[in-house]
Amino acid sequence: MDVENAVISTAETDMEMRKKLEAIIDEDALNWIFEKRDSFLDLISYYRCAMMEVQTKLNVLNEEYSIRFARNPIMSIKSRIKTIGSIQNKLKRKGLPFTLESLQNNIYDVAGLRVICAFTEDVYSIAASLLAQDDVTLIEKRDYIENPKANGYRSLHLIIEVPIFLASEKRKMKVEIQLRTVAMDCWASLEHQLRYKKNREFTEEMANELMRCAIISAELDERMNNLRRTVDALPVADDK
Ligand code: 0O2
Repeated sequence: MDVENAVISTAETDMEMRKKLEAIIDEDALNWIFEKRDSFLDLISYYRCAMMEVQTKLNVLNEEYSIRFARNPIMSIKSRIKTIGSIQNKLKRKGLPFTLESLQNNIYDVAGLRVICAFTEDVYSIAASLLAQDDVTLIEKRDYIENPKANGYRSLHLIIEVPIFLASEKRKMKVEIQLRTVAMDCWASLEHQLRYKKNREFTEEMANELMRCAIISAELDERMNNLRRTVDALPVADDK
C-alpha cells in the first residue's frame, strides 16, 4: 500500500489507516501524519501545483524549440512527489526534526522533475531558457556534468523557486529539476538498479566497472554532440 494514498483516503477510519501504516513507517512519522494530516496534505498539494507549473514551462520551451529548430530537445519528463518515508529518512539523516517547517526549510526535492534531453547542449539550453524567466529564481545549482560524482554519476541539478497562484494567495515553492541526456539517464537508472539490489554485496570491482561504463556514456554524449553539429552545418536541401 502507498503511504500517500492511505493518508489521502477518507473512506477508512483513522484506526484502520493507522494499522496499515504501522507496517510501513515508524512511530514518529505515524504520529506526525495523524496530528498534521490536513496541513501536510495542503503542503503536498502546493508542491504538486508547483511541479505542474514547471512541467508546463518545460513543455512550452520544448514546443517553441520544435517550431524554431524542427526538433524536440526534451525527449521525456518524469515527475514525482517525494514519499513520506523518504522525507522522514532525509530529515533524520540531516539530524533535523520531522515538522512541516523543517520540511519546507530543508528539503528542496519534495517536488521533483527529471528532464531527459537528446544532447548535452540541450540540457544547458533548456536550463538557461528556464532560468531566464522572470518568475523563476535559482536557489541552487549542482553541475554533475561538469563535475561528475565520484561514482561517475552525471546530471545537471537545479533547485528553483516558482510562484503558484491559489484562490486567495500567492506562494513560492521549491522544485528540484534533474536534467540529463538519454545516455546519462540510462547509466543512472541501471546504476540505481544494480547498486540497490537487495542482499547482494556491491564490490569495488563492480564499482570500477560502473565507472568505466560512465566514461563510455560520457564519450557517447560527446560523439553524438559532434555528430549533431556536423549535421546542423550541412546545407538545407530544397523540399521537393
Ligand atoms: P529520490 O528518490 O530520487 O528523491 P542534499 O541532502 O540535498 O544536499 P542529495 O539529496 O543527495 O543531497 O542531492 P544530490 O546529490 O544532488 O542528489 C539527489 C538525487 O540525485 C537523488 O535522489 C538521485 O535521484 C540523484 N542521484 C544523485 N547521485 C546519484 C547517483 O550516484 N546515482 C543515481 N542513480 N542517482 C543519483 P535521492 O535522494 O536518491 O532520492
